[in-house]
Amino acid sequence: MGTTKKKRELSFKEYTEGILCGNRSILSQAITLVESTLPKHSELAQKIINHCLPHTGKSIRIGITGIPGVGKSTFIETFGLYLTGEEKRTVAVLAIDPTSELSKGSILGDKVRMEKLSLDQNAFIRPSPTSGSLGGVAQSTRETILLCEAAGFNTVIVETVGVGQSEIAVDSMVDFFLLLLLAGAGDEIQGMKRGIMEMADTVAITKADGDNISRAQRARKEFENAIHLFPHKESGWVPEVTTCSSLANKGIKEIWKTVIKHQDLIEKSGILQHKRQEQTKRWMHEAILYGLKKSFYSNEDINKTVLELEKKVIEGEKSPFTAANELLAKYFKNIS
Ligand SMILES: Nc1nc2c(ncn2[C@@H]2O[C@H](COP(=O)(O)OP(=O)(O)OP(=O)(O)O)[C@@H](O)[C@H]2O)c(=O)[nH]1
Ligand SMILES: [Mg+2]
Repeated sequence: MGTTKKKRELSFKEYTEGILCGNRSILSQAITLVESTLPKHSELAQKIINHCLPHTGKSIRIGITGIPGVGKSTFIETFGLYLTGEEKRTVAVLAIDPTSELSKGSILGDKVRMEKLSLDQNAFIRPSPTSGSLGGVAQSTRETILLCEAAGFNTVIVETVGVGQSEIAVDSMVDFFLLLLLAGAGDEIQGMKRGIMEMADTVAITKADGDNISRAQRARKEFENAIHLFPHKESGWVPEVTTCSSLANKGIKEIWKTVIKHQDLIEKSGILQHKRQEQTKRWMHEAILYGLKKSFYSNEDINKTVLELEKKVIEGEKSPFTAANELLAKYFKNIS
């Protein structure tokens, strides 16, 4: 980072023109701006996004999740190459990985596994920002989706590790949610996955190749039975359960066909439009909460008092609610 030549700062016009004509280097720089925490950058980023807004919303947005090692990166490589190849689509791959500071950004950090896709002229791979809270990372990913759409990508894939809250964040920004599962993963994991399974529009059992084929097929039947017990989706869509192998390139095309079938259904019924409107509203409210939180915790005076009150709360001198109310009162007084 620090060793590379510092890039000249671009103007608003250079950014917007660059993005709208699909210049990837400028798109990359704009995303960096979106991810920046400097107020100067955020301000320019917002101006750029607003300018791009009329050119957004035309892609199919797909979320992909699954536990570490399930094969997300390998799947995206094969799926992405199929899309840019046979389907003649353009694909942007983004990631939400709020833990990346700890995991050293395993998610999409390993471009090795997407070696071919990362060289593909019709694909654009953007790793997750290397640090930040889920709220911050989710917000910048949403904005990045918009920029990629404005740059002409008609398929956006958002990847996340299925271990926490980030799947919910991804679900709130995509049209179609794909859950990757391993055959034979323990009950514990499956239990934990229940919430995620309810969000899934398709569940794919990965690595269905070699010795694993029959196990994968058995798992498919089990999940198929399980998924029918879940509440029905508003669209009437019944989640599909399938098997695939990214290494043997099996079941990949079928998953794309399912995505298209689902998109058709929700587009024609008006659900897609409604879903996106709801998502946009939610983004606004989340941005408000995020902004408030950031403002609160970056207030120096509050920070000092937080430490004092934390102690009192721990020692049982004050109830957590009283302490919280005192802090809020102080905060609102400070900013008024
Ligand atoms: N046999 C087989 N192995 C696969 C397949 N897809 C992925 N793998 C292997 O599974 C391992 C994990 O694959 P990744 O694609 O890195 O998994 P991931 O979900 O991205 O993992 P994280 O980034 O750590 O969350 C690698 O060794 C892959 O080669 C497949 O279709 N068949
Ligand atoms: Mg990976």
